[in-house]
Amino acid sequence: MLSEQDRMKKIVGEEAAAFVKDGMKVGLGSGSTVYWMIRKLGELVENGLKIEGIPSSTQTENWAHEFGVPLTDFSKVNKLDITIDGADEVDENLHMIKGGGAALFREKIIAQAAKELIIIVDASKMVTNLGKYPLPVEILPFAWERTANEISKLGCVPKLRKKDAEILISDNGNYILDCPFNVITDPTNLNEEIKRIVGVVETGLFIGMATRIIVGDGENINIVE
Ligand code: ABF
Repeated sequence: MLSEQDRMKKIVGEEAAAFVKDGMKVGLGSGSTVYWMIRKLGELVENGLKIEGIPSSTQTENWAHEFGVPLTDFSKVNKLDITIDGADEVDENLHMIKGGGAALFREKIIAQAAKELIIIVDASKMVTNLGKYPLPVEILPFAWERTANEISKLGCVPKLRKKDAEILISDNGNYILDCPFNVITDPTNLNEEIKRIVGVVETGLFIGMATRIIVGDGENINIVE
């Protein structure tokens, strides 16, 4: 039995799969909403849909194998037709915080490579201002304490992400800092300031990248463009 939130994730995930057409190269995001989208794509592939995906995490790669979604990589493909991914927060300008699942770096690559970026969320992720969700920032392990200290000067106390009491290592061999800014009034500027710090690999701020948000809200699905 799915919780109400999981039911919404399933509905928007499956809805997004309908945007994937024959012959498309598809960026496959990460997270529990994307799980439902990949499952649905697996069904469509079984019924004859011809696509190839590029996964944004090892978890997603495993799901693609499990559900029979063919994969490719950037040695064979330069541009993606569509990327479908989740998010942690989406504001009214469609700027986003992503990276709760630690896959933000590869997610940003497949987002930038795509002609269209569809984001699938339940209504609880839609916000007026970004920042309540601590901003994930991927950083190099070398000198991570210094990098964290530099980020703290921008107005937060970064926390090194751990998993089972061990430092979490991203798919790229890096660390993740969770940065609670509380309210981010100028996400574009904050993104630039964080990226200027040597040691930062990528931020979880996705500015002006989303083209369409599919929002599950109770019985309704809203599409924000
Ligand atoms: C990814 O999945 C992330 O960038 C984000 O952290 C997360 C959203 O997760 P979920 O769909 O599980 O709520 O796309």
